[in-house]
Amino acid sequence: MTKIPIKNIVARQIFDSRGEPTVEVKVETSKGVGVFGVPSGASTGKSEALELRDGGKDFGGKGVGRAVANVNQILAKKINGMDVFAQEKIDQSMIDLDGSANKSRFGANAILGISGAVCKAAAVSKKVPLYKYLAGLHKNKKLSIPTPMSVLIEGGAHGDTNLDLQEFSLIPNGKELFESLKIVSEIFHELAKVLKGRRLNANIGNEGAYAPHVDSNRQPLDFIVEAAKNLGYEKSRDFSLALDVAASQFYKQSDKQYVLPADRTSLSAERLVSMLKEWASNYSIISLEDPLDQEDWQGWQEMSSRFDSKMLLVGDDLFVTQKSRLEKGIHMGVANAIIIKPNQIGTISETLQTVKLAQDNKYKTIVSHRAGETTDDFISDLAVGVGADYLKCSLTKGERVAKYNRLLAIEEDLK
Ligand code: 2PG
Ligand code: MG
Repeated sequence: MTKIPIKNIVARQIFDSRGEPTVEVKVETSKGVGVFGVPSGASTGKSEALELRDGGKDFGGKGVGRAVANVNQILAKKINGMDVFAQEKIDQSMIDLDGSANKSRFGANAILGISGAVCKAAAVSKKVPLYKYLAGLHKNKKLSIPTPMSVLIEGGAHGDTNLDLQEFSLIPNGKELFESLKIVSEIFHELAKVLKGRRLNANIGNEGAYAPHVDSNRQPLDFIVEAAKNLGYEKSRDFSLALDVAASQFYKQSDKQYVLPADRTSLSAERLVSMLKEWASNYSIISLEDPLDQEDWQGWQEMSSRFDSKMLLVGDDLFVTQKSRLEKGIHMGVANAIIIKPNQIGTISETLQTVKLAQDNKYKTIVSHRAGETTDDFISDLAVGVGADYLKCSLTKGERVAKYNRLLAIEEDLK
């Protein structure tokens, strides 16, 4: 491939879906431009790469002026002039210049901003769709549309509710993407009626899902099943369910207990797993994300043997898209699926390496949105390009819908 040098890199502060500052980077070559908006989590894993925030009074400390300055004043100088197609080399030189273990010198938000924008500028410069360019980087020959994992009810760090668990999602079984999204859309709207019928709040939370007050952590499952049933949809046949327990958020390390105020109880790891196992068989749950704490490797190991191998045991806060943590998981026989979020690690190359390691070891891959999103639909192309099994994202709010609408366009392209 003929080399095309990067001729300009500019970063600025923009706003994410929560109205908080985040980094946007523009990379230019003589053949085109790539712009990348960096997402941001609410319930972040302890081992994620560092998101650099300014601190101080402005924006409650959440400004990203320092990350932007790191791009404009330091990183841009290093990367300008490099071949836009040398993704790995560019990412590695930023990692080297940063020099820290978690990208804390420049911020993973600064580094990912450049890394993502380089990737997009390269695709444009090569005149290929982004998913195809990513498939090339990943040496993936099988382009396919990931199955939606769509959040319907949210709690934990994502909603102003007493619900302790973070996400209750629908996995539709449509033949094609549009049919699957129809199932999601219809059930989502029927769900509002079910909630309002009980005088519960049907406003939406961080990720565009409902965030009602509940009598128990189990209740959302009943609501979803009722909504589906009202429409003639049958569990297992038309859809399955997925939970993001996000257990690290309510784990009390000192007592080794999972504290669930909505259920007026605290549970040991063993009892929490028993409860989830019982739910799984009654509600056709096929995926459990972060059912235990992010550092409870032994608990994860013991849990694996209690589930059928078909149950997806998904590491998000556990693996944080990092190869070294996934390697440990593979070695210990922990989990069989991984959430992929580029901003947990901070470069596109490292993201692809983690996906590759997962795929080589038969771990299912779930590319995911974050609580704080931008309208950037990069993750849709990423999911198709690497051949991910699922895309986790809600079907409401512009910044989420953008991802599914992009997937619909890609599906048409692939036909
Ligand atoms: C998660 C994500 C996305 P956050 O935990 O999986 O749904 O949430 O961005 O807050 O980490
Ligand atoms: Mg999660």
